[in-house]
Order: sequence, then structure tokens, then C-alpha cells
Amino acid sequence: MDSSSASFHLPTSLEVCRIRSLPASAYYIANFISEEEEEIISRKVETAPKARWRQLTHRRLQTWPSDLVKDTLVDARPLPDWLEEPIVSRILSIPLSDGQKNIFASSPHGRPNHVLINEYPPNTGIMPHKDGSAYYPVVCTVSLGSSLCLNLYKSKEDGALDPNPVWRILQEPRSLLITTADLYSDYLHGIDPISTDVDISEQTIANWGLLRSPYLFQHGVNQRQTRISLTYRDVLKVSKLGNKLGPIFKRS
Ligand SMILES: O=C(O)CCC(=O)C(=O)O
Repeated sequence: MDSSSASFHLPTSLEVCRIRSLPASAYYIANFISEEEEEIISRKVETAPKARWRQLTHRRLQTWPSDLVKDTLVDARPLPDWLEEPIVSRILSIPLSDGQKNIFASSPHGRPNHVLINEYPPNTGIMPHKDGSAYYPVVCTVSLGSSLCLNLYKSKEDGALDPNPVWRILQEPRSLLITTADLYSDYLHGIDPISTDVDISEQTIANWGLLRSPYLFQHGVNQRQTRISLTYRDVLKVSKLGNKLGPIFKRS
């Protein structure tokens, strides 16, 4: 691997890395964090206290600073340093387009205040869903460890899910994917519980032109390893009680 792809590289604006084949708006930054940063954050995720993990049937996850209660962030502790730096400051440093503000400039807290960490061993996915009304409609996902495809779905006119994805986004390790606007409100997203993503090509992957290493997928397949995703969002409602309790909680 050449040294440039082991390091991070930010675009001058999000417009530079907008996924142009998708409705408004999605952005993909292939080298958002360096290999070293990926390793440090992965270790922090792996070594988090056992009680941090919630085991679902096929997948486990962590929520920082806590789960939501009735769509509200009750525990308003700040995110731990390893989730803030370098990721949040980098997200906030990129203008939407030249001279403009960042993607969270109009969100209630001006920055993400919540992170969901999902672990996907091969053959693990997440059902198609929308993220709902608890969050400001900007989702920033950093991927660690492995590539996989995120599927985007449209509901049929009768409200049922059309099982065929309308688009697929390939997320490489160390990348940042941002979805907003129509993609947040009108489309569902999900990940197939498979070990190998197939039929990968310039014609089938919406962000093909923005990938770091398209040559890795020249045979049309992606053999999955365990992928960890960090999903950053701004929870709209934060409990005042949580704010008062905040200072007595210790950061962990
Ligand atoms: O892990 C991902 O990339 C998707 C996570 C997701 O869909 C969610 O947090 O709602």
C-alpha cells in the first residue's frame, strides 16, 4: 500500500466528495482517518468495559454516552476523547462548499452528541430501517476493519418495502459516509447478512468514483471481515436533568 492511503486526507469541501449519482445528499471520504488512528480507535472499542456492549441476536453494539430514553439523551455526558478526536473535529472542519459552514452548523447542538458502535462479523447485517425523528437528519458513519455494502431502499406506493435496493454504497475501512436530507427522510438503509458482497462494479456501486481502492473489487466481490461502524448523530432532545448530573459522572 502506498503511504498516502495509510494516512488521512480531507477534501476542501464536502461538495468535492458528494456522491453525485444519489439524491440529495450523501458524501463519501475514503481516507477520513489514518491506519494508525483506525488501530487506536478499534482498540478502544474492543477494550471497552464488558457492560458497554449490548448483545443482540446476531450483532453487538455500544451506545455513547448512553441509550436514548423516549428519544431523549438523558445522560448528557460529553463523548469520551477517543470518540471526539480526531473524528468530530474533522467533521466540523469541512465546509459544505467553499466558504460555507459545516454539516452540523444548523443542528441544535452544532455537533454530534451521540455515537452508536455496531460490530458486524461476516454474515451479520442490519434490517432495512429509517433512523426516525430522534436525531437531526445528518448521519456520519466511520467504518473500521473491513469493507461492506450499505443498501438503500425505497418504500413502494402501498408502503411495503421494495426488497431490491435502489442503490448500494461501498464503505471501505477508514472512510466516512455522510447521509442527509432526502436520503435520511425518504429512503431506508440496511446491510445484508452475508459473508461476501457480490456484483460490485462501477455500474452497481453509487460511490465507485470516490473509492480509495476500487482495484480490490475488480473481480466483483468483497470478502467481508469483521467491520465496526461508528455512527455519529445529534440527538435533538437532551434532558436538562442529564445536564445537571453531567459533571458528577466520570468520563470512561
Ligand atoms: O453500521 C452501519 O453502517 C449502519 C448503522 C445503522 O443503520 C444505524 O445506526 O441506524
